[in-house]
Amino acid sequence: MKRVITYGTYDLLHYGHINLLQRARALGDYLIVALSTDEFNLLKNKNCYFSFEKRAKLLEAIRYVDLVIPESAWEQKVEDINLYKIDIFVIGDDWKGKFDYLKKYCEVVYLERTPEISTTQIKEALSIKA
Ligand code: C2G
Repeated sequence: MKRVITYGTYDLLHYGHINLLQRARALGDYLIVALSTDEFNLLKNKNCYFSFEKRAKLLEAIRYVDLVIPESAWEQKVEDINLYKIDIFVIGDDWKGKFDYLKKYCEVVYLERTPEISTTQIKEALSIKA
């Protein structure tokens, strides 16, 4: 059983997120999403429209997602990889190179972002404070 993990805020869920999750899941047999908590998003300077609970509910409804856990700190990845026996860490290539230090613990895969969509764009289009 190949276990995959990815991290993110996943606010205003859109097809770019789904593209990422679908490809991440296809790399293994089980996909965990470490979802940024509301508090952690403040550290990431992200102003979320939906609460952690609502963002988690949306992700848990996606067929590619097997488990949602909280992401509350930048430093938790190594512990998560060990705790959940992760084989592959996956994230969008906007983070390319940033998580290469995890190569000591598991495979690291950067997947191409879906270019023409982002939560910020959606907010701007709906004139919600980005
Ligand atoms: N993504 C994508 N295409 C888009 C938008 C996002 O492939 N058009 C991917 C991102 O690369 C990321 C995931 O979808 O892998 C979630 O995106 P965000 O919610 O923006 O995640 P981010 O804030 O980058 O959080 O510790 C890592 C951070 O928590 C990553």
